[in-house]
Amino acid sequence: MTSERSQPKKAPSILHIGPGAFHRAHQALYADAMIRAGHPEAGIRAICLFPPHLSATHAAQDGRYHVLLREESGERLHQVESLYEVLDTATEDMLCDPALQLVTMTLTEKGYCHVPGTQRLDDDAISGDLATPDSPVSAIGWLALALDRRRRAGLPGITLASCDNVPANGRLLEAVMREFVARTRPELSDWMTQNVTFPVSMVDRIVPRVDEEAGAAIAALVGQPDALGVAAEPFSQWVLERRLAGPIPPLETVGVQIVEDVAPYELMKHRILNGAQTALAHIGVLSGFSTSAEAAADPVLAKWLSHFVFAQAETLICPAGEDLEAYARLTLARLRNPHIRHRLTQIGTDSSFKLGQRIVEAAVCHLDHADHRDLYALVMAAWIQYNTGRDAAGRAIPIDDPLAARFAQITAGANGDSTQLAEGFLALDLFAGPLRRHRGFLARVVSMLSSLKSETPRAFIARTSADRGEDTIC
Ligand code: CS2
Repeated sequence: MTSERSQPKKAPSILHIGPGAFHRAHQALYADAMIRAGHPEAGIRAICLFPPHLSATHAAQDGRYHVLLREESGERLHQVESLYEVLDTATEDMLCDPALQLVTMTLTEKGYCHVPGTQRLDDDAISGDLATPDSPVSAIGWLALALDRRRRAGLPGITLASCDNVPANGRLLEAVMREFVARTRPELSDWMTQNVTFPVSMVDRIVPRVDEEAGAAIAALVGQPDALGVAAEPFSQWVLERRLAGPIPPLETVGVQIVEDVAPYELMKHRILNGAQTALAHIGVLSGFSTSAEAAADPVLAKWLSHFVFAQAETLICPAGEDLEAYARLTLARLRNPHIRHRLTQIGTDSSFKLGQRIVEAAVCHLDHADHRDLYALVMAAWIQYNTGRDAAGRAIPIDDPLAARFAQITAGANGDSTQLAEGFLALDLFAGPLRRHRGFLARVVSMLSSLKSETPRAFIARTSADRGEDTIC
């Protein structure tokens, strides 16, 4: 692969677990910017605990790949050289390199091996590592083994930063690590408490799965295929909690916000951006759209989405340095970016993990506000209809969700009855709380589900808006 630059490499100070497309288009670019600014120690050693194993590809490309940032006003190609090493297996001494300062990870929600909605370990998900902690398979098991080795080597503490898009990701990591360590190697517990920190972080950039078109666009610009190449939007944000075990690479110099409390930033992102993506995913697929950009550019859905996004924003406290209205407008523009082909079914994947923080918590704030309540009732009705596995025309929708079998059971049991369907879905643990007990909300979900038997959500929005006058929308 051709190269325009090559910097002197130093031992990497960052170790990352899970160098998937998101990492390569997000944290690896921040590291690249630090390296370009004269910090060659800000390189990354990446470990692929699970397939795809990328070390051979990385070596074949001389450690380089490209990120294509695309928007309507143009595109920019970045050659990234911050992944100094990519390894396909972890080793017990992986945290013992004296140059190491920061461990980051993108494991996906399932990688934390917890009971969804709690911070407790799911024994079934991590049974092997609980039984044989010296030959771990999970990231949690590896981290415990490697931390213990670090402790025994007399090395100082270390910062472990989760970069997954899950609520309070650092607290979750800390809780599962504490429980795992207490149950498998209690001699590590005190040392971990005193020396290891688990900051929360909020990471943001829309990075769709690389499809043929994106792969071809990158290859055309680079002059040859790039098996690690990723296409993404230009927008990027990384907010990290100031809870560090020691010095870390100078992330602040390349735009990372290091703050005392990440929660307001996280809520803003989960509700405004992710909430809009999730609402649009189910409404959009049922209305016949394939990508987020197509659905968000449709005039009927665009108007509805704008109402929804501002209703979400009303539930938030504005984080320091942000402007919620500007953020909401920017979100709508990001979702309309025609050069980002983010498939709605990709966003719809694992929605039972996503709905709580993205939709449910905000819906509860609006239960007694009739117009807003209807926005959420439609989101809920579309989510339920989607998860029955069929749209109004009877076309199959692929369901990829840990609760898929439960969804199928509820759907079969309801036998086409909208009330039973709504009650069945709302009885899921995910909705424990005021939402399912609110009779007015349930009645609206049932009524909308009945409508969605014969019309798409888009047709429903267009019809009900016209009935009520132009400015009111569903
Ligand atoms: C998306 C996210 O697939 C999804 O669930 O909503 O991956 C989203 O694109 C990212 O959180 C953006 O930072």
